[in-house]
Amino acid sequence: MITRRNFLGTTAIIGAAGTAILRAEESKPVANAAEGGAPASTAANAASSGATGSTVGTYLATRLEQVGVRDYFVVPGDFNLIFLDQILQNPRLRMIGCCNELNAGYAADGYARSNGVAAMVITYSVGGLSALNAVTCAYSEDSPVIVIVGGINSDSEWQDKIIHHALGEVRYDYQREIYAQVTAGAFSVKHAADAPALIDGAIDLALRRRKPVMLEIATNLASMPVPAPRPRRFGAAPASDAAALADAADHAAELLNKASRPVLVAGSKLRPPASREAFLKLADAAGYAVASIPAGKGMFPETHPAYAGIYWGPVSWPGAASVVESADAYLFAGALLSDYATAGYTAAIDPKKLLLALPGEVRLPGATYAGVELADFLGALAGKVRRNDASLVEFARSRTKEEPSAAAPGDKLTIAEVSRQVHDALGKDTALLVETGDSWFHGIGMRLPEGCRFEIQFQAGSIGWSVPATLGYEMGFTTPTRVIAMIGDGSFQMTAQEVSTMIRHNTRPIIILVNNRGYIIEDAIHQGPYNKIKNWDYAGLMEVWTNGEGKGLGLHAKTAGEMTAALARAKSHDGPCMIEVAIDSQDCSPDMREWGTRVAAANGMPPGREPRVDRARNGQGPTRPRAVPA
Ligand SMILES: Cc1ncc(C[n+]2csc(CCOP(=O)(O)OP(=O)(O)O)c2C)c(N)n1
Ligand SMILES: [Mg+2]
Repeated sequence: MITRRNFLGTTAIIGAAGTAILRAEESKPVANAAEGGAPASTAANAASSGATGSTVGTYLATRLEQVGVRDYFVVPGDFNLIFLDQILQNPRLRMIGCCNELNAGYAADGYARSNGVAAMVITYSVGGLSALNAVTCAYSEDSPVIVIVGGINSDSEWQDKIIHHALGEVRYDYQREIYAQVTAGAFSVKHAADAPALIDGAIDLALRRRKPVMLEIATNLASMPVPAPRPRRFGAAPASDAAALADAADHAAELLNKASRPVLVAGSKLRPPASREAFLKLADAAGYAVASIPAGKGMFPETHPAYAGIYWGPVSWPGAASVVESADAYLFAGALLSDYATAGYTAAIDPKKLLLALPGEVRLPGATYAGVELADFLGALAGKVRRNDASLVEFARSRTKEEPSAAAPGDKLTIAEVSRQVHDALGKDTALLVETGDSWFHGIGMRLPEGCRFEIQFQAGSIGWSVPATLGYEMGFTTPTRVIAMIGDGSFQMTAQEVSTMIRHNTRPIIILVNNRGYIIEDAIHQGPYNKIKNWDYAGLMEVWTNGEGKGLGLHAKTAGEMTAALARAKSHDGPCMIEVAIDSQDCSPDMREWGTRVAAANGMPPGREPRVDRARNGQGPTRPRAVPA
């Protein structure tokens, strides 16, 4: 098996067995790595795609394998046990038991970020509804998670049965209806004959839209026979309308070419490899300064000569705000200009200068082009822009980001020193994952070295995400990657127990547990007694969870020297490691305080007032229903 990984995060797996299948079936590859971002099929499952039949469960297992799933996250329950027995028959899929369904959902989100797609298996209602927030967050974050929920017996409803786990009434579709609101699609398999089409349709939808889907499979159908899966492609990128694409690219090029100091800004929706490649090509062709908003961090190499840093209004990297805000045209590519991203709408983004390219549409001053895909648009624009490095020249004259100096080994640890040392630990085969809280601000502030990946749940901002996401994220890589996760104590308390799964499967993250004894980010927004939490011996938990089985290691650091020693030990440790750093309860990033004040002001605006500028709505008019691709 040959594996390859590059900056774009594309993982192509070329399996000898896969090639053999393709010859035997005289068909095209089943998966579509380049377009969907999911790895190509490993082996296309020789046994079950041949002449022998499948069951509903083995059919779904084969499809998961074919789109690149290698591990799936599970909490068992009586409605999914038969399905689990079926999926366990596939030796190329590994079951990862999680401590609860919320965690399984966050783990799957993390896995989808490194692998391109993820799957989880949970039980009806009590499991499904426990996972709901993680799945909703995966939707906000464009993470294709296939949520498989064991459903009640297919006869129970028409037989008017009262079933456990549910409402105590003969009403069972509510779980699917709720999921339909927060996924690209929610489907119930109630007849075995419908299963192949529903399974294929759901998986294809998840990959095409890069969003979660939900498949509820009646428990008594999981072992029913169905025809074996046939070769097919999944997740083909939607095609742009040729005329709209040409118009949008011409119009955007005209605006950018007549500007004297245009800039580019990267957003999170550049994640699909084709979009990132096209953005890089555009940046190279245009020669403009390139910034990114926090959610887009990691979508453009921070070692690129045109990189101007993170832009988020008043808390931008030095020089980034002035180069963006003084530009006479800016193209924000794949960017959501939320309250958080604009520091409470205080970022001075002028809708008259704003070119906004999103998946499926391009919004220019005075014109919107629908049916235009992001990668196509950026690629077409790269061929039309005139090279103009005026903004980059301007940026070079401005203040640049200074790297902080080291503390003395005996100095009491500060969060700035923790951050400096974490930054030093980053390299080509590492990834940095940061939790909502002050950790965001430290991660966002670090310049990423070549090849270092970065993850943040910026749009959803649901605390507790990072612990299970770290587990899934590491598992999703096909080449060894050391994940360093910066997590606040309050966030950690939400989903802490998933560290035990890291110990169970011997993953090797380094968790920097920031113990500042409370919710300091909330304190920056609004002070009150609710921002204090019970103190735990976080590092001590590593031994408790290891409990004689596994290699969990917990370390404490109170001084700069102890932090250096702990990091060195963590790097050479072959197992999960947590470094609990003791920080003063008021010690935080000044950017966070500034940002918190501005977001609080926006949140607290009295009713009935217009948002300060119409950029509150991404520079557009009132919210309107979005067309959902078929
Ligand atoms: C699920 C969820 N509940 C509540 C919040 C509100 N919230 C945002 S940040 C935060 C505190 C985070 O505290 P901690 O992890 O200790 O980080 P710190 O701010 O101290 O750096 C809270 C409660 C949230 N974002 N998500
Ligand atoms: Mg805290």
